[in-house]
Amino acid sequence: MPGELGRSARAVQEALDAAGLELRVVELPASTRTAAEAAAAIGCTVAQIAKSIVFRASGSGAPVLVIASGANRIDEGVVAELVGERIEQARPDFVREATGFVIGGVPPCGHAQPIRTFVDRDLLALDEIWAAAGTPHAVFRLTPDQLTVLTGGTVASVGARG
Ligand code: 5CA
Repeated sequence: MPGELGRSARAVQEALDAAGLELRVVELPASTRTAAEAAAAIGCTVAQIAKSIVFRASGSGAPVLVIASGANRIDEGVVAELVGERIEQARPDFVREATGFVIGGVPPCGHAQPIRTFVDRDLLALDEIWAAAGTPHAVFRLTPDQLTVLTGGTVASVGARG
């Protein structure tokens, strides 16, 4: 049996269970706070890390979640166009309020409120990917198709490699 998960990781596991997906949150001793650290801890490529970046729509103040390949820089202009208003990178307290999780652990699902979500098209070319699971030590493995189902997100070309 795997060890007991902490509260935040458990909340993500419960969201995965509620979605009817057989996905398992794992807590690792090494940090998974950044895409590079997560890839090193897991033993996968940085491109396989599905990083969760929260933005704030400038006019409405609504949160926007972009789940992108860890190898990609996000083109904020593309995201703004999709959202229909200007966006800015969210501050850490905004991220925590909007999602219920701290930066470095923001998962693609199980948020404090529904969040408009976009999924980087580059992730769809991969067989398996890894996402954060609530804390900077927790992750889970999934397929790109499972990611789109889980998030209800819109697939878009939001990434610029490099
Ligand atoms: N656990 C890994 C993936 S498994 C993870 O969460 N990586 S991440 O890239 O999705 O999360 C870190 C992201 O949070 C960074 O890419 C960055 O966009 C954002 N971030 C980091 N520090 C700050 C900050 N001070 N303010 C706003 N956003 C930040």
